[in-house]
Amino acid sequence: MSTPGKNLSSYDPSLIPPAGNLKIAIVVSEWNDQVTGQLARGAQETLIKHGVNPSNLLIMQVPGSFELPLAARMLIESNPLDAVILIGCVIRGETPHFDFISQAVAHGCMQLGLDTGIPVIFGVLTTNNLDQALDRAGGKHGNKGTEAAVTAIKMASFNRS
Ligand code: DLZ
Repeated sequence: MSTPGKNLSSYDPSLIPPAGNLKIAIVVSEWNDQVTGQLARGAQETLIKHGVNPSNLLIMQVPGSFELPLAARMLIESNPLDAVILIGCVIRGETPHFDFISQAVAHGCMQLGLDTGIPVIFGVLTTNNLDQALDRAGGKHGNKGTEAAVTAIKMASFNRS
């Protein structure tokens, strides 16, 4: 459930730990790329704003949100990462695909974090229509990519401590 009035780009910068030495991957779904491009940009800008070195950022694309958890697992297994951010946008259509994809990626994201001990952050919008998605990809409700980046820094720092 979304929180009424909550802006996804709002956070208290004084609560963000130093991020200078973190290595973070962002995996971006190509489906609904006008939305996921904005989410990825929000995440990338926020990480760099808080000190993540651009050379320590790994940005990869996958065909759709369903592929995000497996791609993240491949990256974790082949790179020393502090966190992985999954970026996707699943929009409800006429068939039940929305429920299958949303549940699969949410479950895969959580399970991968539990299995590997590496924070895997759910930067996936699940909306009823494109307007709701755009509102949360740099529109009137902020940018979920920013929220995901802040969560990645906090969880990576938690893991290192
Ligand atoms: C097939 C599909 C559909 C119908 N809708 C979306 C969507 O709204 N968002 C998204 O990220 N991906 C969608 N996909 C693609 C699936 O995630 C996946 O890439 C394909 O089913 C192939 O496994």
